Amino acid sequence: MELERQVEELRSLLGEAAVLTGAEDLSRYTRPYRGVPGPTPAVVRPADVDQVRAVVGWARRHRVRLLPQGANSGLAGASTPPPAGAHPAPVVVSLERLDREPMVDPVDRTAEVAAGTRLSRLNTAALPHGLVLPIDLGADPSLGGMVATNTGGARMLRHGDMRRHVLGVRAVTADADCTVVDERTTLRKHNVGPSLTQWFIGTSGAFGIVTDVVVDLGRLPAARACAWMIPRDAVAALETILLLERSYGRWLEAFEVLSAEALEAAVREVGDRGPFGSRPSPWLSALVEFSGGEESEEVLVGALDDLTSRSLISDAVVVPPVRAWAYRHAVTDGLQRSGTVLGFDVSVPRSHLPPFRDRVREAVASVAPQAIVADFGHWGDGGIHCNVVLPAGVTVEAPIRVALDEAVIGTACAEFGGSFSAEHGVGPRNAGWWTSTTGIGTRSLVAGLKQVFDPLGVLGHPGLPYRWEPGSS
Ligand code: LAC
Ligand code: ZN
Repeated sequence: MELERQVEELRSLLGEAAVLTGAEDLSRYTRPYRGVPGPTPAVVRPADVDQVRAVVGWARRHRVRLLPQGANSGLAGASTPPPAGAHPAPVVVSLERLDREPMVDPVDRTAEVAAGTRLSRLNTAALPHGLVLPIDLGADPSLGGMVATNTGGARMLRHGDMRRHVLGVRAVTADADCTVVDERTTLRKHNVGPSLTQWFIGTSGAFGIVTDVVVDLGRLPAARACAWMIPRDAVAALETILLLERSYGRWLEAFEVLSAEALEAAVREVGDRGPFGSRPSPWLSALVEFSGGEESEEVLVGALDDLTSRSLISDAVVVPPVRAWAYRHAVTDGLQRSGTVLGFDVSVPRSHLPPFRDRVREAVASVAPQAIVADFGHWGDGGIHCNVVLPAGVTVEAPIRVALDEAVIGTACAEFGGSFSAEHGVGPRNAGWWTSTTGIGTRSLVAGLKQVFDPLGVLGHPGLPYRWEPGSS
């Protein structure tokens, strides 16, 4: 009854159309990419910054937790409600109506974008100016989600992550005034002390709800050229990156490595014979992209000859960029269709990738001998998705799940100086690793800041780790 009255109040604040309660199908707001949907009493869809503020004020009055959500394409689990019973069900705040034509400034090479606007819409608006936000991934996320997760993607080697591109955001915090922090700027030189914008990047909405973002755009290259190649072994794959950086650095745009298991799943998903045609799937393959002037392909072919003559690769095939990337971007969906997948997003210093890969395979085999490690990822920057695939329909019991997390994330962090989250951000999926790998002093300062931005604890997924819980140490 109480809840019904509260939802009515939301409706009167925002209008009927802004509040969905389940007479409609809410699954697109509650279903994570992997796992089961969690319950929500309502999905609220504010249409501007004042409405976001009104929602935050409402949540404070009623002590209701808000779960900000962009395009719901994240993989750390922070944008969908937790399973029933784990926590009180949060209200989903979908930012999808904060969507308008991006304001592209071709002279400043920037764009101001609403949080709910998709990356594809931004890039369509930037295209006529020869500009692009060069963060490339299989999904089509919203800009607010990209800020909240600090998206990395497959071109990070060259262009950096979202943090590198954000010039400033506007965000609503949950302090007593529901402050609108407005740091939108197109300035690149803006060295004026503390930047609150940084508190909203990669923090999954726990410190505020991002409503707008100004990004630095990159210039679209005149041409791109891609090749799939077969490195002699994992060490040769690493040496290939070094040679390409040393001798072809200004051309190198991306370098991705796939295990046979990952490539096979991608090829099945695309539905053709794959980049290497009828030849058997190599146990390790790499996708390289060069970009720059019209001569990109010629330079790439020269680089492939160079790599072949040094015996770093045993085969290479130049593939048109759209087709070349289609395989790479199909890996996650392809694996998802091939069994029960536990996804991982870890990184290690790239120098450690070859032994790390071997160690993970050993460690996973000792926990679940029937599991396949289908690793793939961004070797140029040390990011690797060591996804574990079990037969379809298998239920992974909690202790096995913990042991597999230990086998992949624990190995990355404890043995190889790596990270529990490379580019997908922090969510309930990996929050415990934040706590166990972050020093108590830092955690205490973060908890203090959480108290400043959100003293009542109404913002963000309840599984996020930033609040100081009684008894934590
Ligand atoms: C990728 C996503 C899973 O690299 O980050 O395909
Ligand atoms: Zn990735």
